Amino acid sequence: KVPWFPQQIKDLDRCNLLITKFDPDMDEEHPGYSDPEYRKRRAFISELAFTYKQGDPLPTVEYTAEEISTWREVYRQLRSIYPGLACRQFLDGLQQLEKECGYGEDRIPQLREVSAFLKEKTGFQLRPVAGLLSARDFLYSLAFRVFQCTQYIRHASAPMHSPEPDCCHELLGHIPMLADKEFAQFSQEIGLASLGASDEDIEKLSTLYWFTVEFGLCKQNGAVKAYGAGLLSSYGELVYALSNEPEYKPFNPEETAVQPYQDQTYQPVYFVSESFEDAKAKMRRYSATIKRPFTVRYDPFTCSVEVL
Ligand code: H2B
Ligand code: FE
Repeated sequence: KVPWFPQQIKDLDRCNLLITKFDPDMDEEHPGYSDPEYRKRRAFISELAFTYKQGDPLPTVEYTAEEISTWREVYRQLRSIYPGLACRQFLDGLQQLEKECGYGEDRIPQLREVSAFLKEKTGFQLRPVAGLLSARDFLYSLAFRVFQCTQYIRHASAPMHSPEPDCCHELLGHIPMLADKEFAQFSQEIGLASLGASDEDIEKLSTLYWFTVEFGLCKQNGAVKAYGAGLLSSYGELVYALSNEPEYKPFNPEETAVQPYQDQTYQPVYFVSESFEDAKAKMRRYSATIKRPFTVRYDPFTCSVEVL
């Protein structure tokens, strides 16, 4: 039996299954676990995402001075090391965001302005989400060029690390890459491959997503650079990934899809692509091997999926 999947963009209102293992109400290790103020703030921001319906204007959050100061610290540290370590597409995207979208260390960009920016660059749009989403629902959204985006920020006591995605991870790690046409298409294709896929195939696609979109490296002008958002939003892991400590393997979907990974600390192994073109071509070949009793085609005019 084929699992349910969205066929129209408004069906994404049903793609909202949260994984609570890292959230500050559930995880005793979370730096905000014993901070009632932080948890209250999180509950308030979560509510904005819970009540959001596709097509609503994106909610605005008035960030506090403490939140902005956390952002500033993260931004400053990461910004200083990007030029030598991030891939060209990321640096281009970030520069445009700084010029056209108010990115900088003094304020946390609003989802509404970032979504409008992306829509013009690659057709991607944002939707607010209250935390870590199930892999299936997260990947389903990508099929429609919708990126589910958290709006809260990590706890002030741990600016350099967050166990769960937060706005630093999304706005600094993911958004600059999603402003690149080639990368946007790569992301949507993973999403389209996930529609109606079996649990085993979702697990594989999610592992592929992990080692590319989150922790991917690629070659550029003979050097290895980072394009994964998990790296580009973590000072420590970005430096580590591009040192000579971790193991590198060439990106190869069949092998990458079954590589065990862990979400507690740095990755022991990273996969290196020759280029985005190459990663996309390989990914496409891999997706064609996923067995589904139908094919899907995205219609950009109606933002819907045709099932053939
Ligand atoms: N949820 C949210 N909110 N942000 C992510 O970056 C994310 C997610 N990544 N759920 C997904 C899971 C990814 O790790 C893969 C698809 O499992
Ligand atoms: Fe992410």
